Amino acid sequence: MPKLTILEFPDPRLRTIAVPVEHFDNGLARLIDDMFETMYEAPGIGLAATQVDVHRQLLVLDVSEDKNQPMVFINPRILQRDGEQVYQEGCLSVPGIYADVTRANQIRVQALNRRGESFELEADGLLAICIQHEMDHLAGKVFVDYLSPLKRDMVRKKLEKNRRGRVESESREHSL
Ligand code: GNR
Ligand code: NI
Repeated sequence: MPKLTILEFPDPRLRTIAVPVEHFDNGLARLIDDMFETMYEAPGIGLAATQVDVHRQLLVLDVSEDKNQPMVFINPRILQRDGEQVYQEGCLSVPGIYADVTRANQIRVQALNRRGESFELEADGLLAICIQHEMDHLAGKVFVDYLSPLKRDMVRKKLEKNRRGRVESESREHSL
């Protein structure tokens, strides 16, 4: 079982705007570890605290092939954006749905690490996509917000239908 429960669209809690992290204590360290465990187990390449119902500016990601390059971004800010790229995105909070999203091709980011130290990073490709996708979560935004209202409504209906199916099969299991 994953450590933390991931909220699913259209859960209104995904719309919460995260507040900055102020305390770099043991509680924060434990949350970061639990988020990595949940992300790797899902499996996913990134996870924002918003998705596990913690409304702090914190995200973790690992876009490496071998899943051995964990990265933590606390109170992240985008300093510079350049160009455009289109990528077919998915989201652990929108399971089974994939759609093209246009984002900046290259970004320069400033953030704090898990010890509260500031760093800057230039990112492009999938890393840049993932950082932007996770920072959207911290601002209460989900990738389906970039789709037309019609498509977004189709996504909402499909997920609600899947969820009904899941609840029905769970209640069958319990009555066996
Ligand atoms: O696991 C994930 N894969 C992914 C693929 C394309 C673009 C963005 C992502 S992020 C996603 C994990 C997630 O939902 N993070 O918020
Ligand atoms: Ni996501």
